[in-house]
Amino acid sequence: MISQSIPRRLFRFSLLFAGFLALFQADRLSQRVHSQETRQPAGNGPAGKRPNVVLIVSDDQAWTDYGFMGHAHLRTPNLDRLARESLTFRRGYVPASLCCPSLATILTGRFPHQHKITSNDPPAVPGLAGKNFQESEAFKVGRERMNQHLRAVPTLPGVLKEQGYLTLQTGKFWQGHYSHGGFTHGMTQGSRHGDDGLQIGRKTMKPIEEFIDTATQQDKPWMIWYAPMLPHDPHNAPAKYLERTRPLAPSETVAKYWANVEWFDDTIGELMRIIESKDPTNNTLIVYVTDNGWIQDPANPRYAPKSKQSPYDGGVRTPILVRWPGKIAAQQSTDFAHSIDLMPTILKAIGVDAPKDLPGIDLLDVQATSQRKIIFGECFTHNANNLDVPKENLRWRWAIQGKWKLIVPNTAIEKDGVVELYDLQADPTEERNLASTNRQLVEDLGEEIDAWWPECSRSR
Ligand SMILES: [Ca+2]
Repeated sequence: MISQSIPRRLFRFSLLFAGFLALFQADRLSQRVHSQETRQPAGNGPAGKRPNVVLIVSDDQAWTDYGFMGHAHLRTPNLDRLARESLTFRRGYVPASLCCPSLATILTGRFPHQHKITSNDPPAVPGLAGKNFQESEAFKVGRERMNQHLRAVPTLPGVLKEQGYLTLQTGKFWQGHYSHGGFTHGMTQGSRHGDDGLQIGRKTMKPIEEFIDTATQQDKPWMIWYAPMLPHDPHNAPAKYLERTRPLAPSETVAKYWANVEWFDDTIGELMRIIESKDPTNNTLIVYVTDNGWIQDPANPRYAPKSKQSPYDGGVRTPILVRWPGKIAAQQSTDFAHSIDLMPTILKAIGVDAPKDLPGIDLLDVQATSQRKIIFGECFTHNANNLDVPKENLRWRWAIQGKWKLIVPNTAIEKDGVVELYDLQADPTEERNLASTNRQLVEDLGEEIDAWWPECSRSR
């Protein structure tokens, strides 16, 4: 036992140390580059042509795991370049640390409790697991109910389609056939989280090249959803990546995760080469976000507790990048960005009216981002309990104001949950719960959370 536990502790310590180093470097960088210049695009592209749009969605990657975010070992030259050329928000967030609801938020600009896709899968059926569950009638009926929720609200690809865009889905997509998301073209036919779509990046980039050729032939602007299942497991990157990361990583499982991160980065390089060769005018708006975090457990292939499926920053924080050469100034911002902002930001930038009731803001509006002092999120059960009533699936709500983060459990589901308050500046890995010594702050932030989603107020 002892001979196993000491190396594990060493792994944990080295990971923690690497994390602090990354944070320290990131903070130094952000202090140096903070700027309040205008971010507004100056109209459409060459000859008034509407820009193309690319949404890059990383899958299961911690916010620290990029060269440009200060990681000590990882090499991500293509994402680093994208960040250099973008309006880069280092403090970006997604509301939920689970794939399906997070992707639905990116597609719709709404919180999960608003679009009602809160969980990855429909309610579990006793006695059915894995493939048996996923192929059951109950699963299909439940998934269709979730699909109906997506079809009930405007999606970014759907709005762009109405504006004459051709829109392509590749990679992860949970809501059945790609057309349910408003895509005119796509790879996913309808099985669980993407079927044929999951080959993008890992096996091929051809559908993207062919799609752009099709749109160009029809003289139409295009939008691409690039959401490869990377660096998501299986962590099975080609050998050349693992050969590089293995000597640097504290364990084999970390080396394999890191190899997938670098593999993913290479696909971004390929994507950029395709875009730049097929759109020589560079009139393409690119947005980058991760759907949820992942901190690799050094001892086994799973994720560490304070990452995916948790309300901690390891699960919900991500850099958010917005790039449009010649239109949006490349700079770094310390303001919050949130995935609910992506749809209104993209639509505003290209001169299309967004649905009026979206909760997000325009990230290109300096005043709006600098005046927003608090952001919110919500994490739900992996399998829904009730597909129509979001609060019945709720595990935690969270809010961040300045350096403070409050996490409020739904004790109907998190029976042992307690209110947690963290000072993210002093304690970025959220180890020291300060709730008991800051009761007024807990109350104030708790009231903000209740006002944001009143149906789940603490007093109810
Ligand atoms: Ca994910």
